[in-house]
Amino acid sequence: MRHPLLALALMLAACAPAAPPAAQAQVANGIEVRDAWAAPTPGGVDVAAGYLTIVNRGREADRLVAIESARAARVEVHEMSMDGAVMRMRPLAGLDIPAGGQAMLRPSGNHLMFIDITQPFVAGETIPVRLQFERAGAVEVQLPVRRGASHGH
Ligand SMILES: [Cu+2]
Repeated sequence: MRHPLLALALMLAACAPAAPPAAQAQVANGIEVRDAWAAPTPGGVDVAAGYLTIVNRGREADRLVAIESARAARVEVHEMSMDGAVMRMRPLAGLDIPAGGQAMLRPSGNHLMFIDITQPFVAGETIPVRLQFERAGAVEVQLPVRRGASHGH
């Protein structure tokens, strides 16, 4: 006969909420990427927003110089700022990440902008992205698509 405590433990494990898909950090070449995700897109929209935090674990400053994805014609880093009551967005040429520092791309701040997406981003799927750094080289990351507080575009 099965131990009653074991049965209870199994029941509790089965009831535990699933871990959020974006929780794992992705590390390569001294660059750690965490909290990566992208927002689902409504039909008929050809841009999508993506978010992530880049941590530079190296001893030298690095710079994100290019981004690409098989799911979009191009990917830009956008800076968001308020001009009085008007929200403005402009593409940045690159993103500096100091040694031991980090750059956060998140809703209502800087973000990744996927332009001319090949098909809508659907919750539950994963978007492959290649980040190109001056020093660290290419870093491949996966952005799970999920609902969250995105920004209007
Ligand atoms: Cu944007």
